[in-house]
Amino acid sequence: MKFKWLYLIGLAALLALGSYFLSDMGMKPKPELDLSRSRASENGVYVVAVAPEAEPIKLGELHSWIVTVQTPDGMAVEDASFEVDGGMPDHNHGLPTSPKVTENLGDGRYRLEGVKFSMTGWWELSFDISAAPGSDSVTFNMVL
Ligand SMILES: [Cu+2]
Repeated sequence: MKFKWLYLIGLAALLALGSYFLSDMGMKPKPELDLSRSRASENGVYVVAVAPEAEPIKLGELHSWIVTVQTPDGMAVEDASFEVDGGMPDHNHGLPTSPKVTENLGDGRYRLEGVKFSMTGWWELSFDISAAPGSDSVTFNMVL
């Protein structure tokens, strides 16, 4: 009889631990995550907005985003160059593809191609941006 109780207590502890780890692995969005699609870059050099080509974003499909870069006073930033990176912080892996800015659309707008999110959870998409006003970076959070 005693063993049965020990077994049940052990099982309950295991379940509690399991659900703790699952929630910690990006299965649920973190409530404090800033999911805004328009943000100031880290040092305030730029205001950057991202918009997917199509909503909702489909898991496992290549798609494009439009990235808009402005100065804090709302002037379009022309001829910017981008380094794109990202991944899933909770899973310690990067993006499954290497997205690139392929087109300068004018008015501070750029097309980012080759984005793919391969699983549900918390993703980061970061840009190192260089243009006349300087170099700065910005990171967006997405939860799929
Ligand atoms: Cu992952």
